[in-house]
Order: sequence, then C-alpha cells, then structure tokens
Amino acid sequence: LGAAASVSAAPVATGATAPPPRPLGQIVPAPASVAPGGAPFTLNAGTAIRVDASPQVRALGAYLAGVLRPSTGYRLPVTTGHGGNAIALRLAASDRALGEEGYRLSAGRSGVTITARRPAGLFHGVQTLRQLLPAAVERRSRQRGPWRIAGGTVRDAPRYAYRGAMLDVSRHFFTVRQVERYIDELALYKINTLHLHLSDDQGWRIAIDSWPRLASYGGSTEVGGGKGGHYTKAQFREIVAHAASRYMQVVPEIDTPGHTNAALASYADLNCNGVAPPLYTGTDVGFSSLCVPKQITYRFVDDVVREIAAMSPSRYFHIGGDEAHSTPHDQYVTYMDKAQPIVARHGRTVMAWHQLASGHPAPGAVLQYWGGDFTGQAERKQVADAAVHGAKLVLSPADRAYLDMKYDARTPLGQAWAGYVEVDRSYDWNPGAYLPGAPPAAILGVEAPIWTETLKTSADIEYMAFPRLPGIAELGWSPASTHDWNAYRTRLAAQGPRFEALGIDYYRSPKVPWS
Ligand code: TNX
Repeated sequence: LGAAASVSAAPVATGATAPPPRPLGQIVPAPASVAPGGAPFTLNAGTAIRVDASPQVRALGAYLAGVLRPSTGYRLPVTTGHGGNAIALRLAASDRALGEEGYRLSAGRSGVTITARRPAGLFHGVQTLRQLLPAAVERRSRQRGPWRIAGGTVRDAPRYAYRGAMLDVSRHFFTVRQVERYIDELALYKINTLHLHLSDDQGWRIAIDSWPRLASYGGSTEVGGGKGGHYTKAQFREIVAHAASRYMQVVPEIDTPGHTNAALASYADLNCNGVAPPLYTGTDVGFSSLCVPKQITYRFVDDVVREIAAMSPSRYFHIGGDEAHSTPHDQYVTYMDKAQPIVARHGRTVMAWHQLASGHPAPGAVLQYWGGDFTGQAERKQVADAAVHGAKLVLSPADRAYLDMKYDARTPLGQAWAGYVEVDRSYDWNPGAYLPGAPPAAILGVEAPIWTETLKTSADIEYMAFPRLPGIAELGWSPASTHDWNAYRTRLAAQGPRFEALGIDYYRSPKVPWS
C-alpha cells in the first residue's frame, strides 16, 4: 500500500510541499516522443471535460469522467465548447503523422488537450493521461490529491497495428464480467486486440444456432470436471461491444482440425467412425481431429464461421491449426485448403497458428508464431518463407510471450513446458528482428496468449499477466529505440501502486525495483 498511502497523506493546501507530478514519459508503454516543459496542470473541483459534438468523442468524455470521478470526488462535467481549466478531447484530421491510433497530449497551467485523428487515438491518449496522474486515481473511493499532470507535450503512435492478448476460455470458462475486466486491464496498456480461444477439447464456449449441442453439451464441462459454460449470442455481442468501447477488436478462434473433442463429443456425425467420444476434462493435447474426408465437416465449419462472423466485425477469423497430431499431414493440408476459402467467403482474413505454414497459407493469411528458442531451424525457416511469400506474422513466442508460463520454480500456477519466463526474459526481445529471414514489413505485431489449464479465476489470470503483459504491450507499441530493460524496469516498478489501486494482485518479481 506504500506509494498510494503516501500520496493520500500528502498535504493539499500548499503546492510547495506537494510531491512533484509524475514525469511525462514515465508510462508503459513508453511514448514515441516527449517534450517536457512549462507549468503543470492541476485537476480540481472546477475542472471540466470538453468534447466535440461527435457521439464517439462524447462517449470517450463520459468514459474518462467515469475513471476520474470516484477517486477525485470532482463533478467533472462533460461539455462541448471551449474554456480553461479543462481536459479537452479533440479530433483533428490534420496531423497525419499520428496515424490511426496516435495522439498528442499537451499539458500546461490552463489544462490538458488530447488531439488525435481518430477516436482510437483519443482513447489511447486517455490511457496516457490516467498513467500521468497519481496511482490513487485508479481507486474507486475518494482519495486525497493533489491531481497534477506535468507540463509539456507527448506525441505518440504505435510501432505495430496488432497488439493482442489471447484468453483461453475453453480449458476453464470465464464469465462475461471476467472477460470485460480483463479487457479493461488490457486497454490501460494500449492493447487493441482480444483473441478469444472459444473452443478446444475441453469445452465449446459459444452458442451456434445450427449446431445447438456444441454449446449445450460441448460446453458443459471444463478442465478438472467443473460445470464449464458458454456465451449466448447476446453475451458474445456484449463482449464484442465492450471491447469496441475500449477500441479493441475481438478475434474469435475456433481451433481446428485438432483440439476439437468438445465438438466431436457433441455430434457423432463429425467423427470418421460415427461414434461420439466422451467429454474430456484432462489436459492432454493432440488426440482429437475433425474428419477430413467427410463432407459434413465443411458444412460444420461453414455454419460456425458464418454465425460467429455475423457477430464479430473483426477482420480476422482464427481457425487454430496447432498441434493437429492426430490428423495425418496430407489430410491437415487438405483440410486447411478447404477451410481457408470458407473464412474468405464470410468476408474474413484467415488467422492461424504458424503450423499453417506447413500447408498453403491463403494470400494475406496471418500466422501466429508460438515457437521459441526450442524451435528447430527448419520450422522457423518455413514460417519466414511463408512471410516472404505474403503471409503476415503475429509473434507470440511461447518462451517470452506466453503468460501461462511460470515465472520461476516457485510460481504456484501455470505450466513450464517452454521454460520459466521471468519478467526480463518476457520483455527483452525485438519483434522486428525475431525471426531471421522474415521481412520486417510482414510483422503485423505481437500477442500475449494466456492458456488456462491451471487458471480458474480473474485473480489467477492477473497474477500471471501482471507484470508481463505490460512488457509485451510495450514491445507492440513503443519505438524500438526506447527498448531498454534497465529503463523499463524502473517504469514498470511505478506501475506497482497502480496495479494495487486497480485491485490486481501481481507477481512481485525480484527483477523489478518495486518501491
Ligand atoms: C500449447 S500453443 C498449446 C495449447 C496449450 C498450451 C499450454 C498452442 C498453439 N497450443 O493447446 O494450452 O500449449 O501452454
């Protein structure tokens, strides 16, 4: 509680004894450029949030007010118009360099102005503003100020367009509320993609009208034999809408042709031998496969992709493709040759785990690389070659970016098949130079997956994700020139009181100088 408590105890009346505002730039992910200078802004009871008339900017103003009101206790009216003592959110088409997600934040005595070309940029600028305020601003009860923001200007835009986090809701089911909580935590670090792993051997988690037993039966258990669960269509739409309000796309994954026991158990016809296997609640992988020669397999894939695509506006549809150890390789390639055009017919770009590189990735397909230092040259080269031939890459090296890997031998949760992944190891790699032979322009971005064989609650997820997730987010957002573990660990340490204020029980890594 240390830092937050000392902030609360700071005198308010005299600016002279108040602690200095947080230095501009001491945020995660590191901003592209910072020009400190001038007087700070102090948020007070008279501060207004100024927006322009567009509904999206108004909604952003309301969102910002929702973050700031409980802890400051100020009214913070959201109004149109101009004037001092304000936080202003402004769309300005002129500043092309800011791109689709960039923003400029200027702070001085009379206020803070966040400017962007698109609402997404304003949203990211708001996340920066949150981090520039004392950590106690994140508490949901009234706290003592002062609420100061250092003077100067931050100009910021992301290195990569795709900055993702994956949540496996199949091994253990997570409710809409739990997913939305994670979305809100990811947004603080400028993650813009939530990849939902919606099906696996242990559970099918999304209602499909044309194949109702997938959810009602295939979703009825989970690892360890608990009762599992699934999202109704209304609930899935709610997740998509919540993510959209945080400027985050949802990429749905239906893992095929392996990792399909829950579907095979739900419909006997999907099995080559016509016999449905029992539901599965263990943690083995690689034992299930869709029946590649059967016609019904492709009717199934078509129905599932159509119904899910109708609910999710994301460009990408993830069809899995990993660990298909029970599918002979020639059949795997045949399956993917048939499944990919189905995704295209429903207007989506194929995303798949990098094993698709062993077949024929469709033009523009996105391969998600989950290898690591343990991966052989031939496999790496296959992926790099696919990128040379037009595939895009999202990098999720298991021994760096997998949030379910244990930090060290004492970590009570998680797995260790890719080794222990301490916070420095997770942060200290360069996505731009990671896969030799892959053209830098083929790198779409990074993603931090969290598999949930051992994870059941929000607290479990948070302990594994924090503090590694902010590091992967920084690799996705910040210019390579800012990459430096020693500087990062200090900035990360300053996030500790923020995690606490948000109720996130994080791993106190000995590699980080927590205050
Ligand atoms: C491998 S990585 C898997 C998942 C497991 C994970 C556990 C990948 C594409 N497949 O099925 O849950 O390891 O860390």
